Amino acid sequence: EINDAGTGNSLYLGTVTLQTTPSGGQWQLVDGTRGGARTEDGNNGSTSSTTGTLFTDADNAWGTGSNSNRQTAAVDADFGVGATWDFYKNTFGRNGIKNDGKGARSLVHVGTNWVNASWSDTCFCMRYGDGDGVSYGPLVSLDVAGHEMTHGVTSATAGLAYRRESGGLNESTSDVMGTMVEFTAATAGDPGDYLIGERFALGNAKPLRYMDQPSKDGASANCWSKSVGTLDVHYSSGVGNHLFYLLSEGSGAKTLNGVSYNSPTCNGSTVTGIGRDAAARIWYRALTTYWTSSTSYAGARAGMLSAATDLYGAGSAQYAATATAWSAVGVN
Ligand code: ASN
Ligand code: ZN
Ligand code: CA
Repeated sequence: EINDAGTGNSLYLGTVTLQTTPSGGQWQLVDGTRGGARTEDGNNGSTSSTTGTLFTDADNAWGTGSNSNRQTAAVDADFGVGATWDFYKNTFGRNGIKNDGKGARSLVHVGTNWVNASWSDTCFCMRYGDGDGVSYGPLVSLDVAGHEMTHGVTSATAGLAYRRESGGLNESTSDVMGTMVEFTAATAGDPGDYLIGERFALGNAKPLRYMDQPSKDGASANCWSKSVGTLDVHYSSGVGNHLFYLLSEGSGAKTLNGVSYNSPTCNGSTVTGIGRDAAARIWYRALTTYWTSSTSYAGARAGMLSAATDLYGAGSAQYAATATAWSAVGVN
């Protein structure tokens, strides 16, 4: 397959390079270097639509940096797919969502004023809303691209059921890996943080989620309790997100890339972080080796301890921190 490097003028990341496919004197937004991943215009169709119009361009320079040009959001979505593909490949040796080398489709401009994005196993595609234009812009940020593609990875691996505690763990897995994509891409426009959706929050609007202290969103759980599984999965995910923050960065206050965090533990303990790369390796090994469709938070702890043993040894600092951090979110 022939592939060319194009230029994208994105909404959130300035000028980026995109891999595109020449066809009939034009270029298509199809990335032959990442499994033929394609980016389409959803034409503001229904949020369950599965078909769009493939973006094509006459000079291989895409978007204008403004959302008034329909290609602009497509540039961000396409770049996010590439960043997520590269993260999984370079970090875990995973070759695409199903580890079969096949790229997914992305549909941008889905729905009308839709403040959401989603993944579907059925169409093997992501859909992105444009936001309401008041509190939120288009949801085509790196953390959301990584979040949605990770739903496909979870489905292809542990298969965490999207309800009760396993559903919270499923959602948290997407926030964790979406955050890792953002940090790993390390772009000047979005250098990495433990917030979800901050890049498209407008004015004083809040990010969608805070991993250091999930309750800052007004609804998510910081700590496990026996009723946590009755929350919406985007709120019970707080337990897993808090665990990941504590295991990565440790408890207490910290500023990173200009963002301030404060992560108190649920049991008054002090947690020393092991760094997000080690935390993500442990998480991914648990996801792909130990967790199943019905894994609860207690099972998540057990699986991550097994994963830490495999990767670092039972006597390692990484193993000890995994145990301390899970206890710090109330999972003993
Ligand atoms: N944005 C949501 C998510 O990926 C869509 C949903 O509720 N499934 O979790
Ligand atoms: Zn999700
Ligand atoms: Ca983020």
